[in-house]
Amino acid sequence: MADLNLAREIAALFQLPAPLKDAEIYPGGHINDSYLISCASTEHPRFLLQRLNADVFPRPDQIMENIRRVSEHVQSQSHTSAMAKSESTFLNLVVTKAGQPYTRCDGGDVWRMYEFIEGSIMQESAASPAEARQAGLAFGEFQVLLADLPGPDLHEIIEDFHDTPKRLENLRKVVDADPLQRAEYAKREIKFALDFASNGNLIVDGMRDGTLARRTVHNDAKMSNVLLDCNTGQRLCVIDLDTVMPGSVLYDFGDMMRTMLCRAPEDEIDLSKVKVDMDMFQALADGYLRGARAILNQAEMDMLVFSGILITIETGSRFLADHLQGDHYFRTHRRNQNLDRARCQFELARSMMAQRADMEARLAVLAAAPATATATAE
Ligand code: GN1
Ligand code: MG
Repeated sequence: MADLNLAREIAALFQLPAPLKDAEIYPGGHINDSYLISCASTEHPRFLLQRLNADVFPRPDQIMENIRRVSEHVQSQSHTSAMAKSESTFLNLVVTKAGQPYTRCDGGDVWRMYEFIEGSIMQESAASPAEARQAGLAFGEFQVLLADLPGPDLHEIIEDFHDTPKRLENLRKVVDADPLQRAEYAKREIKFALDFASNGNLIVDGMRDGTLARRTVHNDAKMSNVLLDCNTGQRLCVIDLDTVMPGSVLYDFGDMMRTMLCRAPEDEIDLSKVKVDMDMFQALADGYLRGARAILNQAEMDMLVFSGILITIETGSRFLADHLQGDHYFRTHRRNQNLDRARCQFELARSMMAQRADMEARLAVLAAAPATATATAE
């Protein structure tokens, strides 16, 4: 309740078009806090107010500068790109009454505000192949739009964010220290993650030796970071640009596989529900290739399916390390939730490994089909 009062107070510092009516908690996300703010305007009745987690994001100035550069670049291509043409390619930022992109509350927490898109829906995992196809298309187009972002590089918001070997090394250290004596109950999960270490370097090595391109990518390309039109099901907008920075397209495709191939939630306890749905894969790969095929090189194409396994195990390892350390990074709502998230990721990765040859065969067929001329095919 106190938080809602605070959210109302902070919302009043922004340039709302009409008097503020209400604030409610907006669910989703493991790091920042979000609130839905309503006001008395008929044209723009609702806004998204976010408090950035200062431990995870200590440099909001760099985040907002990255977002500004990315948005301006996409807008500048609106004459050539269907996605960039849409007014809502990204959420519109609402500035403070002082004209600033965010406000710092008493020298502490950082808050920012976006216009909410009426009629949009956000899904934690894809509910149908059509949704997976739309999300794949949205992130594919996103990567293409940013492929020619002029230098300098965007700020690296979180160092080594998708450096899988470092993530696994961190897990190993946490297991060794085992500060809460939780490792005993997660032996199977720890073994599964650490056994992957021999393959964990494949993407970072490819990036280092130049076979995999270093590009501007989203870095958190999960289903819930694409808004869909609730009437047509079409993609509206890619959201959560906090970790847009240099990386590999594989980080994004891997995260899409992680969150779109299975309808079960990220923390599903009934692991029999956690498996790859091949129709979802087919649709995701089809949508993604329609969006991004034009920029992908052969080494990237060859590693697309593997990237799903890698990112799913990397994310599971992060949940597991956080569980062993006492859940300080990913917000939890119940006991052992991070352990359940890790178990679910590892089960999904096992299923991806079992289906890998089938997924690769389907991808080869899709890749051989003539590339569509534009990304407007749906
Ligand atoms: C975090 O907070 P959210 O839900 O946008 C995390 C991602 C993970 C994701 C797992 C900055 O994203 O890396 O993949 O949880 N973001 C950060 O759902 O660590
Ligand atoms: Mg995020």
